[in-house]
Amino acid sequence: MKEIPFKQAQFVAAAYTHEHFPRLLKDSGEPMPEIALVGRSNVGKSSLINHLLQNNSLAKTSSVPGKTQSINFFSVDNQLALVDLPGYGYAKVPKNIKQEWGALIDYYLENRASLKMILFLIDSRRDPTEDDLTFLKWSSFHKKPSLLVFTKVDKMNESEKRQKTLTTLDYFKNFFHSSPVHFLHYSIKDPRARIELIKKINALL
Ligand SMILES: Nc1nc2c(ncn2[C@@H]2O[C@H](COP(=O)(O)OP(=O)(O)O)[C@@H](O)[C@H]2O)c(=O)[nH]1
Ligand SMILES: [Mg+2]
Repeated sequence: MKEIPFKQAQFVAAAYTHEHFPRLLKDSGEPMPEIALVGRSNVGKSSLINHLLQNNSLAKTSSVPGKTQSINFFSVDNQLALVDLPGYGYAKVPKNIKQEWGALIDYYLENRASLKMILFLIDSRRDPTEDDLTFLKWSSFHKKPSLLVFTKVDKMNESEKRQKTLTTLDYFKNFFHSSPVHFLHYSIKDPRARIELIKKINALL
């Protein structure tokens, strides 16, 4: 596949039910491969999309967790789609709404044929949660290529970052036995992180 430069991005659709999932085609007429961002609320999914696509008003970010309720689709260079999934693990959302989100995310992950890769985001300062583990087990079972992204690394110094990364990777090791773990550190304050992520995505797709 041709290198994707991540130059031109646009918002395509917000889906609240699976009937609203868009059918996205490249200029060639083939389906666009999709990369989904998965992770708990507030981990930095929308911020990463905006930073990667260099447009701060593309995905809505929030300091109030649990706000994104739809699955949002963005097209990149007419070659690829990025998919912002609602964050899991937000305690203050009523149970019935949480179940609905969960069902929509599950439906997307289980049925979307064009889903080629998952960016699995973890807050670099925090311990993984039950929900993180549940998701890792799912992705390992379905053998979806995943890239583990440690977010907000600007909030730690180098040695804290190294230490915390090792502990978390160690903890996850059991769930990645089938394929090697690809991971990277990300900060929306560091342009080099963006370049590195673009390289990784192009290499893994
Ligand atoms: N310092 C710092 N803050 C970040 C970074 N990424 C996200 N944030 C902040 O974390 C909060 C939640 O981000 P958001 O993208 O809405 O998370 P989402 O719920 O996973 O989509 C916002 O206040 C962001 O500004 C980062 O790399 N560094
Ligand atoms: Mg969001």
